[in-house]
Amino acid sequence: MSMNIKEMDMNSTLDQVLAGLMRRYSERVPDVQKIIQAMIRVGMIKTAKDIENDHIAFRTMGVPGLGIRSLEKIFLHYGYQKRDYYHFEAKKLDAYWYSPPGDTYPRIFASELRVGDLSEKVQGIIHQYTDTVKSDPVDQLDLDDAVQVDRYLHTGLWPLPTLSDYTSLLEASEYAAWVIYNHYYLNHFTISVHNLPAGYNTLEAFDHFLEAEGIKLSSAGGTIKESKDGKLRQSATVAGKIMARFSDGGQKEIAGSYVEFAERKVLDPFMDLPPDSIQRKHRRDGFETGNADKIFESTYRAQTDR
Ligand code: OOG
Ligand code: NI
Repeated sequence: MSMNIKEMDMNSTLDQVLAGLMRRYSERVPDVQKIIQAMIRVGMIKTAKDIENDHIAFRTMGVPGLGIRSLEKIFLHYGYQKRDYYHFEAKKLDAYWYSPPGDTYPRIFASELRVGDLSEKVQGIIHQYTDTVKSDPVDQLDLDDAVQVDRYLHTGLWPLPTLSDYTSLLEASEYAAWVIYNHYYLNHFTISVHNLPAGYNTLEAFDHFLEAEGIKLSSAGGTIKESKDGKLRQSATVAGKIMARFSDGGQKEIAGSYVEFAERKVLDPFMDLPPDSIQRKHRRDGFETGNADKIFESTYRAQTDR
């Protein structure tokens, strides 16, 4: 594929933004390095760069000036395309996925809390924080400046919460509590298993390897979550805990981020292609509401306190 200068600059900005996200994430989530080192030790990969990142995920607060509409501007600018919409009734969430500007980039899954669907009291708690944002902060950024974007994605969007507000949110919506503290820190990255060497290239085999390495997988919806067509299969670790410091001096271990694993099967029309000619476009793309609904629970106390 040939690229003009503008596109090359754009991709290097995206590369830097993604590298910044992955760096903070792997510092915060000990399972990331543990899994990568184990994959290297058994010879699945030579370096971390050999891992195909299926997708990354962000969580957002659905209030004016923030939420998906704000966050997506960054990635649309780098050539991502907005794709399907997903709705999670009980969790009061909406989500979209975005296809990347090339096969070497991860897809993006961005979700948003439907704040207006929560009780007046809970909305009040959230607005105490988010109302400090008067207009979409992304509009103030120079999106071609990777340093600015990197800083934005890792700076609190609103003041640090009190422990009691955090606890109230946790009772109303585990997702709300996660976002009020973790902001745009990557929620997860996702290891593609289907292109790994034989013996590891199915989700059963990979999960078996993880469990033998002492990695704890989320049991929400079963260890392997499978789409109706059987072609998108996903597992996730239980989110690691981080020591959170609250504005009133309180400290508490709360859910941080997790790691996901995905197996995308070849679509029926391409079943007969020789294995070495299979590309991303030949495999099941996108996401699945039933799978996602359970993957969200990787940060819920029912999993993290299990
Ligand atoms: C996202 C959960 C959904 C997927 O791949 O379907 C998901 C989240 O926990 O924020 O990652
Ligand atoms: Ni995911």
